[in-house]
Amino acid sequence: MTRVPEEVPCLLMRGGTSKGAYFLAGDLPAEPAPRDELLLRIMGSPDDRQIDGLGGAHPLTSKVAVISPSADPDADVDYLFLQVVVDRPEVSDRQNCGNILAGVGPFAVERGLVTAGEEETSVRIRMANSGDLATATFPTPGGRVDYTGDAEISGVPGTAAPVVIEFPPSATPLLPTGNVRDEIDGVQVTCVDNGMPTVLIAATSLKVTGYETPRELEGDAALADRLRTIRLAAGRLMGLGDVSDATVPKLTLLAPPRDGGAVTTRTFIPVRCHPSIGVLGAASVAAGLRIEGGVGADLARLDAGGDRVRIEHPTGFLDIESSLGATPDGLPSARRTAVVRTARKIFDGTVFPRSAETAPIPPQPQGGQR
Ligand code: NQM
Repeated sequence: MTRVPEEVPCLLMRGGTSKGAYFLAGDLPAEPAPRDELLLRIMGSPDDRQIDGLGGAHPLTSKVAVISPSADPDADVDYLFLQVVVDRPEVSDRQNCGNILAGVGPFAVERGLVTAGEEETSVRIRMANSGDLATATFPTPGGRVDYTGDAEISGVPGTAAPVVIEFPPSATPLLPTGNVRDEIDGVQVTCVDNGMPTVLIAATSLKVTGYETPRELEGDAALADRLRTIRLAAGRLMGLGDVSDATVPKLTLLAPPRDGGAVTTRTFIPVRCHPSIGVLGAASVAAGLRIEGGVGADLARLDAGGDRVRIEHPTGFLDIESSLGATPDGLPSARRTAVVRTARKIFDGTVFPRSAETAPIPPQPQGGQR
């Protein structure tokens, strides 16, 4: 029988615009069921306020990274991302997270999985959720992670050391439905996956401008209904099956840029509207804008020749480098994606999970797990 620990070493980190609990895989049960049950008790789910755990009562602050040495010769560490649902007893491995990814390299150095260089360190990461690879490079003067620096990212106050993340082409087809456009519920969409399955929709086709605040959009019940219908159908078309309990695909509403960027976005993850945008979500949007005939191509203003795409979002912008190639049968494919994020170690210590006896967790619904 798996032994479930009563206290667990944990590093709490901000990764990009998200926050999560980072663990060594060896400190958690290896089996998904007892591991997830333990993580629910650690994060304080299910509870709207996650008052009895580490979670921050929002999908972006209810995240977990599980990290281990990698058996893949192309990677130093394996990173499994787990989304702990705030108000339901669910832990999902069906999505990846590029923001939490920003903390994985520093964590690997902090925990001695990777030896730091004298100036900077590059960590090759296998993202276990998708099988995709990423390389994160960050400053390690004198062989220690330095979290301070002058990189600024929208959605995080102040500045910090840059974590440069580079992604080789994703293993998943860029157009998972095989089409540049699909029509769902009378709405034209482009389904794209450059690391995050994302449905691109012109905001005006859902009778909003795309410049509303996340709060205004979250308060629009008719919009929520339309988005749910589109998402369930898009999930099937994208080969993801029944996505009613999954956090993918994400939905991104697009509108012409207003602040010198390429496009304005409002992203549903999938129910809450993101205060900014996810990293892999942005990678998927950036690639999607370059697809001729896609719903983003008409709205976007892309710099001729340059790889950099500035994605506007509710709290600023995210710059991402994205270039496309073509598959042997002529379909567009992602060539290279790169982004700058920051991360910070907030707390290193021992987490004490809520007791299983005094606060039992109801069984997880079927279908929430892959
Ligand atoms: O798309 C939010 C986030 C994310 C995921 C989400 C992310 C990504 O902002 O890579 O970073 O879409 O659930 O952390």
